[in-house]
Amino acid sequence: MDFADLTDTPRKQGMLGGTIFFMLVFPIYFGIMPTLVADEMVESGSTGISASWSVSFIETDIVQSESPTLGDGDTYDSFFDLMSEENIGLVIFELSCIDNDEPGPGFTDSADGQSDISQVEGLFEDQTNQGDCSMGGGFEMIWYPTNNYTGEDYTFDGTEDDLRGIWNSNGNGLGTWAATITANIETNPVPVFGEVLDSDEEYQVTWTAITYQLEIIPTIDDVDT
Ligand SMILES: [Ca+2]
Ligand SMILES: [Ca+2]
Repeated sequence: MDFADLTDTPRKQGMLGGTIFFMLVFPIYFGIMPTLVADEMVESGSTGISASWSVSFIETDIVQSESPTLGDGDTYDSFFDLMSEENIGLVIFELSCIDNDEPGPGFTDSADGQSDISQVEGLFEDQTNQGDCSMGGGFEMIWYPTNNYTGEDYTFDGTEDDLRGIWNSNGNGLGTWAATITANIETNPVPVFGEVLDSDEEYQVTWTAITYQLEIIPTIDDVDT
């Protein structure tokens, strides 16, 4: 096949012209594209380009508190309806109490806690915990709708898609969180002056959801010069 065979009809001439056109244009196209994309990334934050990013979190807390007073063996069910447009970093159940009904040490009240995550979106495990009502007592139960969330600023190297994939709770944690506490009241079995000194305790129950918006800024200080 010589050149004449390739060009002996208008159709073949057209095909050859198209082939030559792409042979010329593609190297130019791919030669220019990286430059165009790099410019666009700096201007608008493109999604597929690997870069270095300054990552921070703008947090908003959603808090619910209750203060039930319970006698020995009483239980209290607490419900926390969590709805948010934001990503959810953490959900914390905290119980605190300070038993000062008897003078001096001993006979300190306490509480047991048991969660119920059956009405929450996502794969979470129920937890139990317990704590006494001494100074600094009480207990917490913590869940992570966003894996490993701490809220700490850091620097990320990679694509924006990867970065946004890491910091996304994907609807996990929405729904109704629930926990039941059971009061354990301790007091001196020998009445003092005919009185039982302690028959109940006021428990402080607090739910906190830490929600966040991701704030990312491309940094260009490592661009080759
Ligand atoms: Ca007590
Ligand atoms: Ca008490």
